[in-house]
Amino acid sequence: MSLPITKISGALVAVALAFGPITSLAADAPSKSDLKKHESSPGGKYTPRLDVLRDEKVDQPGSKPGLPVLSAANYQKVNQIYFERCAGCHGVLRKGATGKPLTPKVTRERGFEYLRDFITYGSPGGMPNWGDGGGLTKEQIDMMAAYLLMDPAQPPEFGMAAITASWKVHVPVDKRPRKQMNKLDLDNLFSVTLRDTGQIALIDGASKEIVQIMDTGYAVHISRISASGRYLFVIGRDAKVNLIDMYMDPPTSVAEINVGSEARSVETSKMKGWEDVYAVAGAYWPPQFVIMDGDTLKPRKVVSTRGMVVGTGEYHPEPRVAAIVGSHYHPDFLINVKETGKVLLVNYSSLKALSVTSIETARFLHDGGFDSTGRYFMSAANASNKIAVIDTKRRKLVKIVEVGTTPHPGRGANFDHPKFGPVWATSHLGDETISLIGTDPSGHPQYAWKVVQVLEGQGGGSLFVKTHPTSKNLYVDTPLNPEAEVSSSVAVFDLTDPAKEYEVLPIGEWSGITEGVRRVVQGEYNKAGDEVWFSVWNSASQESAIVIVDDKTRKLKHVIRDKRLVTPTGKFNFYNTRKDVY
Ligand code: DHE
Repeated sequence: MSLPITKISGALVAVALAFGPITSLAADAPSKSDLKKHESSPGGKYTPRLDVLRDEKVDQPGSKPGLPVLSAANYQKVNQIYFERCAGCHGVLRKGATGKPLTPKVTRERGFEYLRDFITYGSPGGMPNWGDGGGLTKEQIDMMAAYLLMDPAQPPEFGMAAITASWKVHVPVDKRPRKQMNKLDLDNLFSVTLRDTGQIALIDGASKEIVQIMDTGYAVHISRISASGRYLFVIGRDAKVNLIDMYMDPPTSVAEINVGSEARSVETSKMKGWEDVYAVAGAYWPPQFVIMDGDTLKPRKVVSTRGMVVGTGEYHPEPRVAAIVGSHYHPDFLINVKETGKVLLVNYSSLKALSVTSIETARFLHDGGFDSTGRYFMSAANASNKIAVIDTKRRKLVKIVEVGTTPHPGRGANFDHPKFGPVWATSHLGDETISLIGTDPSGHPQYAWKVVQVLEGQGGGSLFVKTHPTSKNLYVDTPLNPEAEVSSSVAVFDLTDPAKEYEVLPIGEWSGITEGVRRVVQGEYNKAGDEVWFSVWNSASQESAIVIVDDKTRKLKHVIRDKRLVTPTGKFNFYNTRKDVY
């Protein structure tokens, strides 16, 4: 059979009618009026970008009869687009994650035209409309449809040899000071993510001065502090971990390592007797976690997370590692494995005979944190609208609690509810609610592990909630809400009467910045719990800021504006982060 030939960006693409049942297009394709709904979905924008994998050179799969042909240059170009825009949802190997599988079997059944139109218009199920002003040109969409008909490209593995080769100790342990040599108030310091410059800013909590800017990994993601408070761990999206010795004058990155090619999470051992002994980092690609020495990052153990999906029992080739917390009750790391829906209890007391207890929960595990006692890990399975509660003392699942649409707690927020006793709160990406879950099985057994109250906030698109043990306020951000007024402000609830109407604080306006979207993201308290800091997050070419609110009066206290504060997002107060106070 001769195939129609389409010219794509100088490359000839043969579009095979054999796998293009174009007649099925009309039957399966959603109507245009449905497709438009997608644009107003706040959660639709919060899709992972695997933009480190984007730059890995991959081997172009050999051409097969009847399949499109792309030139080598165009193949690499479209492969980059796939990793940057699509792999976060559809998976590195295209086996599906939060998005549908795009394996050759599926795509070849659909055919070139179906794929092209689907990419162009999107779907109400969550697929963005990449054409129609959605960020891809017609030519790029044609190339993408052709690319999806080919076999998937597999980026390289990153095993112990590669991990070890990336490991560098800049300052050996015996060359480091025995006590703190600088004058910083380490407990009230903030490590602030400067996302787009791949840096962190260390900001003093009292003076609000930037004391140091440090280079870290690409599109740096989170900071965690060792149990003693001496070491700061920072992970970039390129899976680079920096170990910063806070006792040195000035604080210095004393070691670094890459634990894979794409990553988001890092944590340290917090169990009594194991303080500062180990660190662990989880990777998105390859799907694995790496246990390292806490004072040098020397890699000790790499463990794959590939395995069977909860419920279906089907193999998943790339289950990513999401949030990790260090247990206070056992020498365990609790590791969220996204696509398989399992929380791994990794007991680090013997790395030679590593015991991993795999707790089945729900998909797709993302973020989470402890209840106020530090015993229960509250872990969000965001695509199932559930919070899994793990008892870290008894090392078992307590309950899976149904909440709102796409919970996104960050680490969540704990407070003493006037009626229900201790509760843990999460907000949601997909709706305006805040779910409060009872967390006190001995004092308030009737409320334990149930949603005891649902508050209504400003709207969907929330990422983080925050309060402090000394505070009577609960702050709820909405940085991904499509309304500019909502994304640049926060709602604050009165914890003495949570049902009372919330107050809106116009943080973006308070920053004094008039340009940009001014997304307000992630409240973080100082050590005393009398101030809460918010990032006003603009694009890299625009001015951003940190706005500090007096917690008692809810009034503006201070604005940090500095040209070095490029895209500030997460802020990690040293004391609160290392003690799990939230
Ligand atoms: Fe995050 C935490 C993954 C986008 C700011 N983010 C986390 C964690 C994971 C994760 C797995 C939990 C780490 C832990 O506790 O060990 N984040 C992802 C993504 O996959 C996603 C959706 C897309 C991506 O490609 O990375 C993503 N995250 C973002 C952002 O766009 C945010 C808002 C801005 C930024 O800096 O990139 C963002 N994520 C944060 C912050 C935390 C975080 C501030 C830590 C919250 C905390 O209180 O601990």
